[in-house]
Amino acid sequence: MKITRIEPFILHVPVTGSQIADSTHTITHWGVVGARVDTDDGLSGYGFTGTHAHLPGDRLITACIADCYAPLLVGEDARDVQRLWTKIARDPAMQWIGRAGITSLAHAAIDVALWDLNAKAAGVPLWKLLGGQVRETVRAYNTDIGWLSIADDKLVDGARRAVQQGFTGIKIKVGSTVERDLRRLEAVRKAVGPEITVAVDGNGKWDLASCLRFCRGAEPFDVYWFEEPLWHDDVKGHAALARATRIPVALGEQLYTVDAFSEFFHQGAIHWVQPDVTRMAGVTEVLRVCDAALAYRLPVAPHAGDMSQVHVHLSYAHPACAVLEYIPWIKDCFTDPAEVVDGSFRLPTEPGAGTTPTEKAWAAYRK
Ligand code: 0YR
Ligand code: MG
Repeated sequence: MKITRIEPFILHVPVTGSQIADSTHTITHWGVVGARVDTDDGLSGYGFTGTHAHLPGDRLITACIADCYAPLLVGEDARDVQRLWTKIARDPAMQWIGRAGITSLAHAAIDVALWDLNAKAAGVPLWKLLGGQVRETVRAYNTDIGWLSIADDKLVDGARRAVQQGFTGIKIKVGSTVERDLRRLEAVRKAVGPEITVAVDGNGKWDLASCLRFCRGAEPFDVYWFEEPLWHDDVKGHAALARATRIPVALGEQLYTVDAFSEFFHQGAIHWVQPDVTRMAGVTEVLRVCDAALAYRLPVAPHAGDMSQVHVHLSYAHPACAVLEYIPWIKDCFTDPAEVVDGSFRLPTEPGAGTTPTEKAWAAYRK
């Protein structure tokens, strides 16, 4: 299965409503920036990363794929996923400018495309290639009802609606003011009752003092986890918060390497582990994080299911995975979409990683 060609692509897909906001970003579109990897046996694999649909930034990623990574890969055997991961990550020129940021996002697209190819070549969905189904269902929690841009009364309506649709978990964004976010949390908890898991996500906005105040006020409302409370790289801050509150700490969607996770594990700074194949260098690096999490007996809740598609496969196949985020913006762009039925992600059935775009999405959203 020799790689013959690597073709980068950019899709800009609208978010729910006309725009959404968390504590740090206001966006109108999600960027699906990726690569199609063709082989001499006629198969193509697709992989992508996620962006805020900023075209100049997206073009840096596609340039990295086309100009830096494609020449390293054309002519190679696509079955050698681990060897090719190392070839890209440890290429002397690329290692010098890389390890995080644009080079990691571009590497993610390539690595996912190779896993997609290998699953297609084996004629199985990726979860089968990863070792098979280890759980009956993957519980979904809904983040799309919880944006900071949603007014208080609409937030409560949306939370109730998600529960009526069968979701057993929701997540609301925080990171505006402690007072406003506590008021919203209390209203949501009252509306959904005690059985629904309610997590909060700060997207790294607050300092430790604000997080401590928020946690003191939030503890009575049975918060499932506090996600990205502090700046993404602040290990000691998260360790201090984890010691000071009874609310579990979650993070990982902004970390790039297994080494970064390892430090959070070692310092007791994390309870829920949230790697993302579209930010780390693909399935290959995320599997290392999941295995390390298992060794620390920490549960994994990969970042959004549909925003990678791959996380659904991972969550069915890895013993450390526990629950998976639902944000439905881009799922309908793929031939085997990450659907939620009765509060759980449907088991994918098509061969591959679920990353093959539909012709319709290609025509509507290609930049
Ligand atoms: C907006 N999920 C997240 C959105 C979401 C972000 O940047 O992508 O809020 O990915 O934090 O947990
Ligand atoms: Mg998050």
